Amino acid sequence: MSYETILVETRGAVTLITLNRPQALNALNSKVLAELIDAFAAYEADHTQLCAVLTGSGEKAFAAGADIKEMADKPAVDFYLEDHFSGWQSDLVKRTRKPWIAAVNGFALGGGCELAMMADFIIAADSAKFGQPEIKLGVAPGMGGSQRLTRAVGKAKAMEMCLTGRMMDAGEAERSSLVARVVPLADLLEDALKTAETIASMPPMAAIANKEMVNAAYETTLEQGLLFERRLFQVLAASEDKAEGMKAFVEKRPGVWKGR
Ligand code: CO8
Repeated sequence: MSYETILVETRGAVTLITLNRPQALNALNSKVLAELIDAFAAYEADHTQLCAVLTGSGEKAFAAGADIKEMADKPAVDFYLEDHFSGWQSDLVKRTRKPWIAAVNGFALGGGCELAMMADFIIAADSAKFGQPEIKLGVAPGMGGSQRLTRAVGKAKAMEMCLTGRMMDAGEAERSSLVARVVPLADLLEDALKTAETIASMPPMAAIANKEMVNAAYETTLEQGLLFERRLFQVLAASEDKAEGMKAFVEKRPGVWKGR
């Protein structure tokens, strides 16, 4: 399937999705959302694909936010009636059970920062800049920034960033646990794809379960989370890949996975 605003390619078991509106710093308009939803659904449905990477085209931006030009004249009631921005959460986050990484190659502002934070983790270029500058436009984050940024970096930094609109550079983002790792811009894509390949080489069902467990830590009490973890561990213990993984270890050879 070909798209207007994104590029999608597969490299072995890894899907690479690139936001491709460099002239608008990859701003997220409705077309981008519709195409991303479609691309992520295709990734989720394709059993040959086991990890995805999302990045931005050009060296300047991952995404500079929701498309301000598209939103500028939009009637307020339409934001409510269309439940504007809900697709990001319902389709990209909830319906994508398989892992995906955001490779942030420059500005990740507003909706761009929020989109990156929807990934399972972020690898950032040393040139990356993160921010929630919506207050300068008379609004506020609308795709999860006030919630995910606060959970990632804590109240003080999240509040300061939302109230002043200031950007966080890559070094501060790493120190603040917003990103998993910072690499030189020239190495970003290769590093993210290599990391994705490593994940794609793992038993696929275990990858989904590991993702679900870590995400549960954001939604539950410790007691409920520990129970959820134990139950999923017990489900994995019944899988063919568990039998194969442990046998392969004993026989000192790589495992061959069935994904069940
Ligand atoms: N939307 C649309 N176009 C954009 C956006 C954007 N978010 N960001 C940049 N562009 C466009 C510019 O208009 C410009 O286009 P043109 O050449 O046609 O004038 C082109 O991209 C290049 O941008 P600049 O010339 O501005 O590049 P600079 O290097 O000078 O500046 C910045 C780079 C600092 C990133 C600057 O572009 C900027 O500040 N962008 C906007 C960042 C921002 O405010 N993002 C938040 C948007 S709002 C949001 O994401 C969530 C809204 C939730 C609303 C909820 C409502 C209910």
